[in-house]
Amino acid sequence: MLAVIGCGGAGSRFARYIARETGVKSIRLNDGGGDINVDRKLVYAYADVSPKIIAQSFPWVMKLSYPYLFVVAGLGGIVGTGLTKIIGKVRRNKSKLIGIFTLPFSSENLERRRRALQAVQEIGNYYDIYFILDNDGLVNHYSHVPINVAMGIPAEVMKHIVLDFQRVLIKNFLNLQVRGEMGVGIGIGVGKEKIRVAIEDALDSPWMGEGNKIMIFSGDIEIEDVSPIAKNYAPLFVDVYRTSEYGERVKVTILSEKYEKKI
Ligand SMILES: Nc1nc2c(ncn2[C@@H]2O[C@H](COP(=O)(O)OP(=O)(O)OP(=O)(O)O)[C@@H](O)[C@H]2O)c(=O)[nH]1
Ligand SMILES: [Mg+2]
Repeated sequence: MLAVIGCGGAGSRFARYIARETGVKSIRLNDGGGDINVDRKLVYAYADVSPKIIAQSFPWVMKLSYPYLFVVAGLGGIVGTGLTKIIGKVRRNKSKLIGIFTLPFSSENLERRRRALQAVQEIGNYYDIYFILDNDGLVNHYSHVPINVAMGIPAEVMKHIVLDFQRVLIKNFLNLQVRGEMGVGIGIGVGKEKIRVAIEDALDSPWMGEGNKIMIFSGDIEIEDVSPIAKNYAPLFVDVYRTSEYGERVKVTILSEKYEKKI
């Protein structure tokens, strides 16, 4: 039903981690060391041509038959950024496309950040929904965490998005009618007010958005525990996945429309 495609060096590492943690099938595309090895020069040359020509040059893109495709990459390089466009152009309307991408740190070469931001403009036309996890958010928001540890946070967020999608959202996705860029936050709560604590923790994410919220709780709880508290946040959708894997704690994944709708 669903697969995770990792594009480029960072994307392939993200995909490997997600697959290991969730059991979802991953396909890693990289210039060396991937499940499918791509030619970097070819990716560069073909990222900006028509879908028809792409389809001829990258036959494996056509062979993917999953109805839902998660595409993950660290935008800013050649291989990952080019492949997200290539997959987007060719698979648009063939699979539901869900992108989860990081943006380069501003402290990296600025050309990389410019290339990534430009790609985001284009990606918005092809992907049904997509999340942008700006690496600058790691510096600004997780300054108390060593940077080598903080670098791993986007992969962790990606894992939770895929996990909750697989467990809960896939059944409801078409009804939700969400589109375009979305924000995301993961929260953990403990104690008497654990549901509220988890929600506030998730809302504090550097990648959260202002618009309507989708809340997926996981833990040893029932929807009746969650509903009275969640309703204060006027969510679009709330569900609970019952599991003992978090012990006394509760986890929530909040997806948000990125911007508040102006009426
Ligand atoms: N948060 C986070 N970002 C990463 C990590 N590794 C790489 N990135 C980001 O991803 C961007 C793209 O890096 P790569 O995936 O190596 O680039 P590529 O797509 O393989 O492209 P080329 O090698 O240039 O052809 C980098 O500029 C970083 O901003 C990581 O472990 N964590
Ligand atoms: Mg690379």
